[in-house]
Amino acid sequence: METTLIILKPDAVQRGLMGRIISRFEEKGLQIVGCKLMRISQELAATHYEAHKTKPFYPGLVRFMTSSPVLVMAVRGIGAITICRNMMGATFGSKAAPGTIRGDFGVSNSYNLIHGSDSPEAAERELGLFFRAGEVIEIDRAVEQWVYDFGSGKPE
Ligand code: IDP
Ligand code: MG
Repeated sequence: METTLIILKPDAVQRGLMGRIISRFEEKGLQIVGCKLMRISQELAATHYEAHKTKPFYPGLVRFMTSSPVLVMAVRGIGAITICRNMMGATFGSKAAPGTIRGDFGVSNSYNLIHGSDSPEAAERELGLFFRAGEVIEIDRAVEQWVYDFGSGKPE
């Protein structure tokens, strides 16, 4: 099982799209195992996006991410990191394919609704930035046997 960090960015919260985006992850069969509404501080935005520090869009990105509350989620499932990235779509709303979150709900390149960790290393680091111990939990799902095929003994 993998757990990834998803952030519904300020535009998603302001536009009232939280429920519809969360529904996509739930309908896919992924589990929401951590969730909170918060305002990202300057320091947290800078740490989270430190890989982009030298990029021309960095100041605007930090301004955007700290401008209004976000919803942060820990999302779990087998291959959750790649599944979520595929569900999000390409970075720019103008280019993202229909059927993806960015492709269906937005047209902007910078206001692109959602962040998702892009690797296991990034997921571990980012979950640690946004959630304290105990805030990401185990949820024993009654429907687990129908979400995954346990025929071989392990979920597939
Ligand atoms: P990702 O969110 O798809 O992983 P990254 O390249 O990691 O994309 O960029 C982080 C965020 O920075 C993007 O989600 C977007 O909000 C913003 N961003 C990236 N490239 C540009 C750009 O060329 N112009 C404006 N904003 C950008
Ligand atoms: Mg990225």
